[in-house]
Amino acid sequence: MAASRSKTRAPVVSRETPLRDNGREPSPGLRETLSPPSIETLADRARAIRREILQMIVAAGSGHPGGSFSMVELLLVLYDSFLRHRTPQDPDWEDRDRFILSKGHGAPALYVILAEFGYVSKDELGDLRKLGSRLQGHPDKRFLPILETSTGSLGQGLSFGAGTALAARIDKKPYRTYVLIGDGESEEGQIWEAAMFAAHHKLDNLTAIVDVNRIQLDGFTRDIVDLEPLTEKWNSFGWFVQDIDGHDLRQVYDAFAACASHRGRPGVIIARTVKGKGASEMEDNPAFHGRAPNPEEAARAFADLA
Ligand SMILES: Cc1ncc(C[n+]2csc(CCOP(=O)(O)OP(=O)(O)O)c2C)c(N)n1
Ligand SMILES: [Mg+2]
Repeated sequence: MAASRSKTRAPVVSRETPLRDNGREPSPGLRETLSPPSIETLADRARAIRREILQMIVAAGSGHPGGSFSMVELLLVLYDSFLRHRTPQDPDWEDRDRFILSKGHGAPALYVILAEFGYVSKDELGDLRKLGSRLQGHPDKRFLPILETSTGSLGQGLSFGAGTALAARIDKKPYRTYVLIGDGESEEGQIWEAAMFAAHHKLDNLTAIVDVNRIQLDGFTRDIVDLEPLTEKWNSFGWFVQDIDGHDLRQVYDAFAACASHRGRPGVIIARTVKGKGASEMEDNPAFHGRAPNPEEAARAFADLA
């Protein structure tokens, strides 16, 4: 799929559009009437989000930059254009769409996104990983009510999401459930158990996003347990599959829209990404899975992200 700004395509909403309780349609990806496309605005925001993430991890002296950078466009488009939620004062709105960051170590990216939408203050971002902070190294629902569950122990989020999606159907609720998992995480057997369960129940109100950055904790996924061909695997498990460039904002947008409108099967976005995206020294580099850059490395990364 190629990026396009054609007026006939569903627009990407602009930054000015406020929080989305807002009478959004149950399948907001199908809206055609909001502000004009703003791919450039979103690209600027993605770069600014990466700078914030880097700032937080440098201040904390620890964290997971690589897998935070790889999913920025995925989180940004999801929260900006698809996820229905209300206001920071009403995080428990019962019809809100649910988002579960199953790869919880990507917390810095999630926290910056939550700050963009007012659930966390910008000042608070400096508290990442501090003792007593709400912004723990992995998302903790005890401190952040907007979270659906605490995550960080890999493999569990899709099961939680499938249960949530089934609950929505039983309760006749319009909300959708989104779960973001890692490629290394996909080596967990529980992921495939959840995949079978969701397909068996035809949970078309569930979208999984796989951040396929090709790297896990200490090496390349293909060298540890190769997952490919991922598209064929998910397809054979009964899912509607979108295989995209996870940094191409138009492709990300279209994939979310396609999954939201598809009926009869759960949807999965196989997002081909680059671990450490945006900071050349960190890109495709397993060394930056789980450590903060030193001052020289950080300076070079900030220059790349300027
Ligand atoms: C059950 C479990 N086993 C091991 C870990 C330690 N761990 C943290 S991140 C990680 C690698 C995850 O790789 P991937 O899912 O590809 O994430 P990303 O590349 O997006 O950072 C591992 C093994 C964990 N958090 N949970
Ligand atoms: Mg990975």
